Amino acid sequence: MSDANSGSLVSSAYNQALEVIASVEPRIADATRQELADQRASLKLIASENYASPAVLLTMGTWLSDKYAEGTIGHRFYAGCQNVDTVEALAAEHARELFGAPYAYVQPHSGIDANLVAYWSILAHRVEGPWLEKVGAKNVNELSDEDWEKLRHEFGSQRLLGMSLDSGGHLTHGFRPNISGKMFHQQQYGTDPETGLLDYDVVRAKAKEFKPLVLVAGYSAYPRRINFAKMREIADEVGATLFVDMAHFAGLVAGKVFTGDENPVPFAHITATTTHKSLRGPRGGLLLAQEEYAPSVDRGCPMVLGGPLSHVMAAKAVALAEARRPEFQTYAQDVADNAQHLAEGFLSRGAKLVTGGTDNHIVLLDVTSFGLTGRQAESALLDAGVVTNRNSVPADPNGAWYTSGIRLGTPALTTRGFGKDEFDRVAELIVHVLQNTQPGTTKAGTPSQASYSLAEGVADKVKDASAEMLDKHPLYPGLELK
Ligand code: DSN
Repeated sequence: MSDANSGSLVSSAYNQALEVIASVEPRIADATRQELADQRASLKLIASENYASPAVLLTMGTWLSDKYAEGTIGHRFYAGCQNVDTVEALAAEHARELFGAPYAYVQPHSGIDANLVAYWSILAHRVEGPWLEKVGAKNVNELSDEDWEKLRHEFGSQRLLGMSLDSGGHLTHGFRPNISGKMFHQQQYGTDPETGLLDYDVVRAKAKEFKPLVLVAGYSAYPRRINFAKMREIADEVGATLFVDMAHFAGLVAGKVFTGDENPVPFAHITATTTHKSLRGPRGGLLLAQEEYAPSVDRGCPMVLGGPLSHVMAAKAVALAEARRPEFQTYAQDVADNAQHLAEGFLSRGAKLVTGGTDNHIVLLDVTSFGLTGRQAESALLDAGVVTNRNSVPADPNGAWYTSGIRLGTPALTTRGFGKDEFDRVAELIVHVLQNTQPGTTKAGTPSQASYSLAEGVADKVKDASAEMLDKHPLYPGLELK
């Protein structure tokens, strides 16, 4: 980070801002201060979290927030959007340049919003457009009631094939309880029950049988890379649109760790991502698309989304500018290398990992060998200052709530400067906690999936050991709050 992005300048910016906030609602200023203290004092291993730079964070706290700007650059439903146009155009330009994409849309407020815009765009481009042409209408307002009902039926009968949640896919990839599982006829592909790996022949066979309009590739808990050239081949064979959700690994694409067939952007018709995970920007989403999908994606707001968050688009521009710097490539490589070190740290201590390892930023630890559910492991680790999240493993016997896994990611601690030795120590500490955690029982005396007991003294010992590493790698060096 540059000098202006750390140290005394940042301290005075935040101290003054917190003073202003405290003059209205001191409890919010206190909670904000406490959050920094908590983040500084814990091992943040949630795979979808990171630490954005002060420049990114500060960009979000401005009056750009006060402007409505529904529509697109130069084509807004409100007057006075000239500065928002500048902001959005810059963010989109950085996104196009960073990812080598013909088109970028930076308005989505989150990853789920971005995915919904993608689905709507695919339906608009592949179903609505041809339908309107067939009946000779310019837009849906010109349709008779009868044709309108037929079009609604066409929309509702489309098919989507995505990765199942317990294999590492996301809720929005066709999980039945999610809107994506209801707006489409859905089917899911899983991973190999033995290896936990994606089997492209199985995906191909399912796609040939099901003939989806949308083939979804991407994950939020799969610890391996995907060959997107193969996924595109499959999509082309069945006439599907390939949609890639790279929310988790966008930083590894931006940082040129995932290149060639592992870079989804040239292969997908539409690629979506969040901006706050491995990409290390503000909370939000963005879409990249091939030219043919650009006009429908561009109508994301107001057809799917509420008005863009102009202050967040500004922060996206700042974060994407940071990601275009050479040091981001070093960071991204470190994220992937550190995941290897973390995985090796577990394997060398006899722990079981889904797929036997990792080649991205995620390590998925199967905690059943410790006799625990994911929920029990997550809680015990939190007691010891290790922040993780429980996650399903393939064919999870404990379901999606209690789960059998703990998902760990390296982006955040890599931002703090953790390296090989620290990640090995992190694995050691986690194994120590889990080996000293016993599953509990319910009030009725039956085995509980939630309660647990952590042996006395373990939490403090682990916190002390973590503090040594955390102190060596301070979060926001030089930032001192009053
Ligand atoms: N919340 C994101 C994650 O943790 O992966 C998915 O929505």
